[in-house]
Amino acid sequence: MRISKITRRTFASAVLLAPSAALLHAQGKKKSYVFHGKVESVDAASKSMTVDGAKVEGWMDAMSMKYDVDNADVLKTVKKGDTIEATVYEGNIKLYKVHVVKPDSKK
Ligand SMILES: [Cu+2]
Repeated sequence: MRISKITRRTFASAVLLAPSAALLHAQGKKKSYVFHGKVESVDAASKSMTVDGAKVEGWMDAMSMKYDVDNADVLKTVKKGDTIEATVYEGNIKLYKVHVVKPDSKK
């Protein structure tokens, strides 16, 4: 099959652009889940906290473990005993958009 010059050029630039586009959209394409748990300890120095988390089907069983957070600022407000909610992504053991939820506000 004959490929014209213009087609080859278009193809080449599409290939070059693909990696950066993939990076930009990687997080958006990944499956996300809602994570619930109770904070057992906060470690500001390592930007992480230990949470007794509920099972998230397809992501993590119910267990207590240490998680990194996307934004260390949240560690200034979250404290031991708080019930939190966070967004988590497939294949990524990190808590995003952590926020405290009051037991009576959980529906
Ligand atoms: Cu775990």
